[in-house]
Amino acid sequence: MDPMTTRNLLRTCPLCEAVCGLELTVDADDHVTGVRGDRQDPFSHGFLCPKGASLGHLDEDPDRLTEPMIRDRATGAWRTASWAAAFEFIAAHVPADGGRSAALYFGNPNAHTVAGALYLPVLLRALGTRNLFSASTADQMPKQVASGLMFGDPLTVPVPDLDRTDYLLMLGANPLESNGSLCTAPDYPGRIKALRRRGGRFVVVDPRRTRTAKQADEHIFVRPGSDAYLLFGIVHTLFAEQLTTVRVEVTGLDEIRAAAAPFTPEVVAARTGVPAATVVRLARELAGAPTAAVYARIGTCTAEFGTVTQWLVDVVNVLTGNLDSPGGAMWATPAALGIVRSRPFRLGRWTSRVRALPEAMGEFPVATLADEIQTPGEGQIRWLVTVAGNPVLSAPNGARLDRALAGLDFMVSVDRYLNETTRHADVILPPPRTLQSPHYDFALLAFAVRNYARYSPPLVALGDRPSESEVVARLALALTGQRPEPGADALAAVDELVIVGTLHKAGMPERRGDLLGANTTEQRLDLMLRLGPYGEWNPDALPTPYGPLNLRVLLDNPHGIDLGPLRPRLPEVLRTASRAVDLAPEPLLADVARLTSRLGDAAPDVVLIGRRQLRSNNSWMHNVATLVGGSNRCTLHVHPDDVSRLGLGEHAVVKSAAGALVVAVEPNGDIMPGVVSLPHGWGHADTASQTVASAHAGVNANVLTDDSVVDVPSGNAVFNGVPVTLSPA
Ligand SMILES: Nc1nc2c(c(=O)[nH]1)N[C@H]1C(S)=C(S)[C@@H](COP(=O)(O)OP(=O)(O)OC[C@H]3O[C@@H](n4cnc5c(=O)[nH]c(N)nc54)[C@H](O)[C@@H]3O)O[C@H]1N2
Ligand SMILES: Nc1nc2c(c(=O)[nH]1)N[C@H]1C(S)=C(S)[C@@H](COP(=O)(O)OP(=O)(O)OC[C@H]3O[C@@H](n4cnc5c(=O)[nH]c(N)nc54)[C@H](O)[C@@H]3O)O[C@H]1N2
Ligand code: SF4
Ligand SMILES: [Mo]
Repeated sequence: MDPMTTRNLLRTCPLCEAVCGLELTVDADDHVTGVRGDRQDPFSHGFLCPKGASLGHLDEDPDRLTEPMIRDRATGAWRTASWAAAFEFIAAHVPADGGRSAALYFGNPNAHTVAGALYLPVLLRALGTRNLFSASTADQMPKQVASGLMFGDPLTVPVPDLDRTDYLLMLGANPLESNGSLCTAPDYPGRIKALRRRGGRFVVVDPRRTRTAKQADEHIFVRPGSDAYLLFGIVHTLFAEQLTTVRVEVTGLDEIRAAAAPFTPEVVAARTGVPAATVVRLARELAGAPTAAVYARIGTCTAEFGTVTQWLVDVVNVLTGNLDSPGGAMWATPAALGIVRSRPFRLGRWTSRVRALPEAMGEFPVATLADEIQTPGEGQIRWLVTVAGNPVLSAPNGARLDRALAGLDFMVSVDRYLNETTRHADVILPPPRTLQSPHYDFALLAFAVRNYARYSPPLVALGDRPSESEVVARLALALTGQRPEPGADALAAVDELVIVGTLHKAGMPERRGDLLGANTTEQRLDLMLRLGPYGEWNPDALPTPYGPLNLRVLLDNPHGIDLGPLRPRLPEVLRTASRAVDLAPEPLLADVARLTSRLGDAAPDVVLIGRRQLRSNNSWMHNVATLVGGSNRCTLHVHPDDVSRLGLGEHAVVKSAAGALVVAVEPNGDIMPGVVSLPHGWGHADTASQTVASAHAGVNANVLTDDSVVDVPSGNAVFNGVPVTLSPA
């Protein structure tokens, strides 16, 4: 490689929640020729996974859309269009109903982009609709609802203090494959090793002996969907054996004791498959460890009692004296000022039209999107905007959603691919290359296990195409029938409103001219840093080794800045009316009755769960040759005993209440008998638009998951513990 023509550039990896620092080698034509972990990043220390290593391939995938696409409804044919023509087409064809029959769906990558963090509210405002759906209700909504009810703020989500804890109890997470979630921790594998090296104990609860479980001191099999019972057994034992040490202000202690009373270790053992003696021992170990943290993730969120489970996780953290305490479950102090809430979180302020499901955080469950599209009547959804989402593959009963989307009157997608979802759109607006986008982790740094910040400006010029933020801002105008001028004006107008409003609220309107940044997006970041907990304009700012924070500090430290270990944040973060941690919120106590009523249910013969794969990310990384094949296949893991008991061959027919699939069977001794596992995000459509992915199509696991079943308090989708029957194909 000629050093005269290549250059090394720094950027945060946007591909998962670990936020690793990357060092990219880029040639004279702006192609990525090398990716290394950035050793000088104070948080990731050079860690890199196979996905990060493929950033260049993803960025330059020949099937990635680079120009807007318009579909001819009569023939189904796609044509490329200029940006001006695409926005003109939208303005001319959008149903002129003031957004009354419109809906929005925001997908997972929005958690990783500046456009997703700062500009999606513009779309919501433009449409003035309550029909907001996102991947959150197929993911972490139970944790947010539980946190909202216990702490008063659904964004106040505690994370395990991974680097200092003496004891980590992990349920339903597999960070050796996922690299961590709602627990931003680059090099999770190394952090787990360090925990064990310093004499800590690591216990994993999972129906599969995962790669993570194999790193643990102890792995405990649990029946899918039964974690709430297990945690109630632990809470019961803590009270019964007088092991509780409550160190924070709480309300509801008597109520939670009473709620846990029926869940003796013996009672929960029968339902969970975890022996009573193990339940008791876990309670004693958690109470006896110098510090301990309970952490539960997607395997427990996307289950029928997701919210109750997430609630009990933090009840145990409180009862063992570990909430908000070093080595326990703590909150990050992110550098950029977040949304400041004054009033306590409320759930179910309005309900959905068809199934009367409660909203959570202003969203309806994605499990009811198809109902709202297919059920006639006043308020029926007739048109849809998706941004960075592929709900046909990611939402429960995806096959039904596929049919529902085909019947819409109008659809626009902002997406990098023509895929199973976006093929139903009238217009697809692609984001630019990753290297052309700025990066700051507005969302994920709030869940980091260490306080840290890093900003990456765009590395490659946009040329004459818009940034993703500008695409969203211009789309908002086009959706209201306006014809925005090309250029960054639509974006600047949005930013100006936010900046002026924020400065006004902070009582410093005269500071507008002092903001740094090459554009208004950067000026917004500068403002959020200056007003944030370490900020130059915050009179109570925490000290940092870099001085008071503003954008200049981040630009001068392109490897990122270390803001120290997590620090106690109670009572400052609480927004409950009592200004205490509420251990027994009413909506959660109410759901305990449902839990109790299901205690004696006969276990289905076989239940389905999911699994994540290291070289994958939900549905959209199967079009890069280095990321598919090998172990990364869409197979059904079945215990060898079940394979012979059910007489299965190479393929099996799997049936559920929602649908049926023929799947490739892979006997696997690491899964519990009676449980089978199928990864999601496969089942690629043969659209000829994703050549590698269609050659490795696999099947859509969400043909089997049932959209009529949700976690009641949060409305979250249920992907784990789905009853199925298996027969030879
Ligand atoms: N059965 C089962 N189903 C599941 C899960 C499970 O465990 N089991 N997990 C659930 C979870 S946790 C989640 S988060 C959801 C994910 O649900 P979704 O977010 O709906 O699905 P993704 O597959 O992440 O789709 C992301 C889309 O964004 C596009 N994209 C990628 N990068 C960008 C970008 O920078 N800009 C834009 N505009 N588009 C981009 C991709 O092309 C793709 O179309 O799936 C859920 N579904
Ligand atoms: N490589 C890779 N990384 C990813 C993703 C990806 O698709 N691939 N997706 C990203 C996204 S969107 C998210 S949300 C995160 C998720 O990150 P994680 O939460 O770590 O997700 P998983 O790896 O699916 O681990 C979930 C585990 O739960 C187990 N499980 C299933 N049902 C139950 C149950 O009822 N009880 C218990 N205790 N365990 C159960 C499964 O066997 C599995 O091992 O990962 C992110 N990172
Ligand atoms: S672990 Fe996540 S953030 Fe780190 S390199 Fe891999 S995909 Fe990127
Ligand atoms: Mo997710």
